[in-house]
Amino acid sequence: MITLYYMPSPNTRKVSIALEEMGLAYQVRMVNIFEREAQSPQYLEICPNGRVPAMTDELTGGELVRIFESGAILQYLGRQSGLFYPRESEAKRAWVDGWVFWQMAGLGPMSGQITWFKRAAEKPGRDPAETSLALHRYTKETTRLYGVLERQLSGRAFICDDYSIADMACWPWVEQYGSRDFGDLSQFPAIKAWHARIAQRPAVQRAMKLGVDAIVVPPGAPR
Ligand SMILES: N[C@@H](CCC(=O)N[C@@H](CS)C(=O)NCC(=O)O)C(=O)O
Repeated sequence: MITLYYMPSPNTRKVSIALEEMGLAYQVRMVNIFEREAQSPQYLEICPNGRVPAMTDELTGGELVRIFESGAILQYLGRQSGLFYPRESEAKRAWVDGWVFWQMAGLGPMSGQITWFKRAAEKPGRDPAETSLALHRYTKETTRLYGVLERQLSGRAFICDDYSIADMACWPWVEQYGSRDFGDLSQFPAIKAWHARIAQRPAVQRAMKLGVDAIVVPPGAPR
């Protein structure tokens, strides 16, 4: 049985989308990061990094698989299900891996930093000089990364040959932060079309509803 440790956020939604797309049975444990539940000793046994998502999978025979880091979870689910993670060709799988790591190391962290520094800049009494260099840096880098994704998606429906865990890794970030950082995405038409295409998938729509009312987000909390 798979247990997903979750609260709604771009990183966790990668996993709920994958679970829904793959049709795997799972149960959800809500982890309220605003109440420091991700820092409890029990949770740190599963996710030493103290962040969501994490996942456990109790295998037949009793072995407990613990997985943290959303990209590693996507790869695990892809391996287990044999879906959305090509196994017939090492070349295809390596290409998907590249995009998953690109999201994990680039798109997610860079666009997350824009939001953090924008909120910091809005705090009363903050001197804009304290945040402007960081905002400049992360906005420039995120814009570059969106350019990379735009180039890749031009003339194709999905990031790799077929819909894959690479799309599942990137889509929730564009969904949550794309419009905050780039308005209606009209400067990135291929990303905009890809975003709309994936938004229509029933599994994605189910995943996006998961847990939306479960946790009260404190005002001004960066997510
Ligand atoms: N690299 C990690 C990042 C996980 C992460 O930062 N999760 C956020 C939610 S999207 C979180 O747990 N934030 C809680 C906090 O900052 O205390 C992954 O992809 O799993």
